[in-house]
Amino acid sequence: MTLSLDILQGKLARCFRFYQSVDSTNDLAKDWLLDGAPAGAAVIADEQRRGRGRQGRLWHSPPGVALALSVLLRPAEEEAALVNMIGALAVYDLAKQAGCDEAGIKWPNDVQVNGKKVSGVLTENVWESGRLLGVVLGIGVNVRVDFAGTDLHASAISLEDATQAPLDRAELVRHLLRRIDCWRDKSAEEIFMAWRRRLNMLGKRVTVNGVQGLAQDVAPSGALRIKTDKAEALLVHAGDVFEAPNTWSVE
Ligand code: BT5
Repeated sequence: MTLSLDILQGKLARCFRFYQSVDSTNDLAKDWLLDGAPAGAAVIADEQRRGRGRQGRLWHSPPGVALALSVLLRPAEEEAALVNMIGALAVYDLAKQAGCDEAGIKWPNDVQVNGKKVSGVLTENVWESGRLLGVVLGIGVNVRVDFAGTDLHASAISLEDATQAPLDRAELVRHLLRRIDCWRDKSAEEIFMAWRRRLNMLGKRVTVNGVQGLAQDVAPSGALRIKTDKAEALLVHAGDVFEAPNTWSVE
């Protein structure tokens, strides 16, 4: 089913803006935040022409087959790091609700189904005169994106590949926003512990930012604790983590 303003208005009891095609919902959400949008407001698009990932990477969100949305939140500065976790937890719940049996969160912000990336979360803080005005929680979810013949074929998946059943995108948006609201009501500790439990790399040997070691744990800030092969303790705040072969190097 197509996404439209009418359909979403019938489903969402919240302040939102819908666009057929945008460059990036995060950009529009930032502008709206600066214009005084209320916490919980959402920017939803059917298609993004220049969807963004971290570090200027591209996020593929073609028309008619994905979810692309940004939610505006106004957390206290010390709770801003939780927004990333809330986004990943809400998508994890969505995947489970849709019928995906195997789902996990790949540190820090990917939701994986059957070991492949079904969703990415990009949070961006908006500052004004040195104070945190708000956080834009941008979420992309593959619903029925066809990755055949693309570079992403080996690493990406759509919800419908896993469920083998058609999904209604408007209903998915409604459920995702409800899950975000639900997690926003929880304490920082509940959010952190739930996020930590769903991480799929803890206890494994990984490579992160060119360093190999054991992914031991995460800190409440969201940083990943690594015990390197040289037995050094490392706290990684941002990066891409990959499972490494389970052989320990001998120095
Ligand atoms: C992310 O970045 O995963 C964050 C993606 C956030 C997208 C949402 S959509 C709504 C909002 N508006 C935006 O403009 N952005 C947010 P990162 O971890 O850097 O991953 C990016 C990498 O994922 C790319 O370099 C590709 O390798 C891969 N990728 C791109 N599109 C993908 C897709 N649709 N499914 C799976 N992998 C994808």
